[in-house]
Amino acid sequence: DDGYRLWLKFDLVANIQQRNSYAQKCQFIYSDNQEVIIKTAQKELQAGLTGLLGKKILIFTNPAGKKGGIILQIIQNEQTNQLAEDGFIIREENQNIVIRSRSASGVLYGSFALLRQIQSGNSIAQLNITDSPKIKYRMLNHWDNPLGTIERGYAGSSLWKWYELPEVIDQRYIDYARANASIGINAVVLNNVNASARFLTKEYIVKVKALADVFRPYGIKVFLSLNFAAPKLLGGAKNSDPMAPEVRNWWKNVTKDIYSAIPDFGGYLVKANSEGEPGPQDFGRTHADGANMLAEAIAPYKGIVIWRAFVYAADPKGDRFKEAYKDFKPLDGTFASNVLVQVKNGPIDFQSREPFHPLFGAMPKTPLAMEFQLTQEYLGFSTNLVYEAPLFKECLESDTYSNGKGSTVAKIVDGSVDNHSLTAIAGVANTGSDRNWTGHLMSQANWYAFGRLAWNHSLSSEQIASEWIKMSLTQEPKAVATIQDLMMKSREIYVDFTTPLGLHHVMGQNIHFGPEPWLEKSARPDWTAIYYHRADSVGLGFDRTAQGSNALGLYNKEVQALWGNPETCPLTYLLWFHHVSWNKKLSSGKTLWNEFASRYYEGVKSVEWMQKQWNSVQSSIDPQVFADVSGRLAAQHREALNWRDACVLYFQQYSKQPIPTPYQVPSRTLDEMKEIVRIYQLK
Ligand code: BDP
Repeated sequence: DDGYRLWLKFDLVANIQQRNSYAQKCQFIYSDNQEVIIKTAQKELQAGLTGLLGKKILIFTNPAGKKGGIILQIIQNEQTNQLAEDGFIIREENQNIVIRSRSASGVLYGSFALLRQIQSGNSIAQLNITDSPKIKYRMLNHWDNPLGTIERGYAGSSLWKWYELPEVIDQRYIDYARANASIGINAVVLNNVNASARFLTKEYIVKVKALADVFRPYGIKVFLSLNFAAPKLLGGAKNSDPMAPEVRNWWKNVTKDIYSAIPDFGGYLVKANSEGEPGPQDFGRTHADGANMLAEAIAPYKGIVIWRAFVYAADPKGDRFKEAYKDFKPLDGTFASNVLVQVKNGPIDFQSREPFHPLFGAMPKTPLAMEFQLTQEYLGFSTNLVYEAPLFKECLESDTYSNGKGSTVAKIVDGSVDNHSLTAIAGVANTGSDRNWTGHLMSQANWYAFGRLAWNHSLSSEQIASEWIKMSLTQEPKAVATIQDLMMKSREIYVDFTTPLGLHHVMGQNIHFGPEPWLEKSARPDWTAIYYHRADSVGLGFDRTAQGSNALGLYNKEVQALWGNPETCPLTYLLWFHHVSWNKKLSSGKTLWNEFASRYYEGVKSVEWMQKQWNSVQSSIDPQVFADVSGRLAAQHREALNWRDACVLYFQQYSKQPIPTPYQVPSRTLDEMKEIVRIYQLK
């Protein structure tokens, strides 16, 4: 198994009795509707069931009173009106399984849900499932560049072969769409947020159209990231001032070109005035001025604008944590109704653990989209096994208290706290041209989990892991439990051997891989490590209380109470908010130094535990998959040792205390570690 088929394997159900009982209920597929998405649903059901049941399942055009089949039905009635647009009902009626929705895409999602039941070996007797997505736009953001590279991509090059498009349609485009549809993803931004203007040219619009045509039958809309300076770069305008009539017209014309090729085009994603990208502030305008100009151009076509809040002006005396809030909070209520502001889960940048972004709950008049990162930029690329669902859930379940207790980030994002119907959740994709799509086979679970959570954020990480394992790896109960346990612990293990206790941003400066806590100088102070860890002879951590940067003051008082007191602040967030003295006794009973150093050692030991657990399931796993994951776990172990040795030796210079017992002093010196990391980062 080379991993290409993802969780859509549809191998024969091994248990004959079970297979027969499925087969009895899935004898045929019927729908009286011939919409293209319904045809997709029929095709997927047919292919999936044929594989699972080992016999061809026919599609009937007239079931004439037949029983024991699957009926796909689009209908507007009292029952389906209770569903969200893409929601569905699956139930047994008159000895048939009916998949019912008021939209074709709902029927498609229902069909995949039925397949999932069978793929995971669940019973389909007396089915009665009602399911609706909580979020309208469930999207992947590809950071793919026109020349085929991927910003922070670790699974090969881009899936999109721009030079072959539109003439050549790679089978991968179709399989990619199938995978997304199977987990409810319905929107795709094709290109990097550090955007090339070329995607707005006539030459590229036909290429984008070709992909949109492939994705449409799977209910997926295409979006583009924009380069805000495009009017100047492509249109010969004097500048790209969003208030200039010629610039506004230019955007209207381009938008018209796009929609005449792609009538259901989704909209624009914009990174502006961030990390050197152009934007409205270049002309003394605000983010809202820029977003609203695009919103006006796209509104006639019902498109949307997603404007990113990932901005952080360099303020030598400030705290990067506060920058986006400073820019965006005052703009609440000034964005057009078809604009969403997209906020990363945390205030810095996709670290292995961050407190939730303080903008969540702070902009009640603006729909906020969540941006998670699936690609493991700060999570060990594709050599580290990190199951991200617990990270996503931790953020989604955080309480902002913006409208009293229970105003969780999830409920801000799904619009229920502030009554927004325009809602979105985005994941920066982890896919690439590697045969298994994601480099580390286990990272497929992150793509899967993202889709499932974007659909329903109240699903548990455990359940999602178990679904994925059963469809992707094995159904042997003991192996499922072992792998699920390993996945559930993997993120915390990664945190322990890299950035325990709320330490953050101490990774290699350009590649964001491996440790570089000694990094003192960079193009900007907030790109160094010392800016964040603030180690000195007294202690460690960034004081963000009122005595420090007071970033904590951006949160509601209940959240401040949770994190503001170093005595009671959960250890997971401690160094995010406090400068703690090395000798301080923590709630664990150990001093900061002892706890901190122990985490690195225990983290490495836990990687060894992961290797042992993985070895124990060998007989239940395909040999090729087993070997590949084993190899990557061994690499992870090597890297964990690098993190441990580099960090304990570096911070020991400040704590001036011995490595706690029973742990061994590293066999390598700090200088040796620096050299290893330097070589890692050489061009
Ligand atoms: C950071 C990445 C950078 C991205 C940026 C962004 O290091 O490559 O361009 O985020 O999200 O995580 O815009």
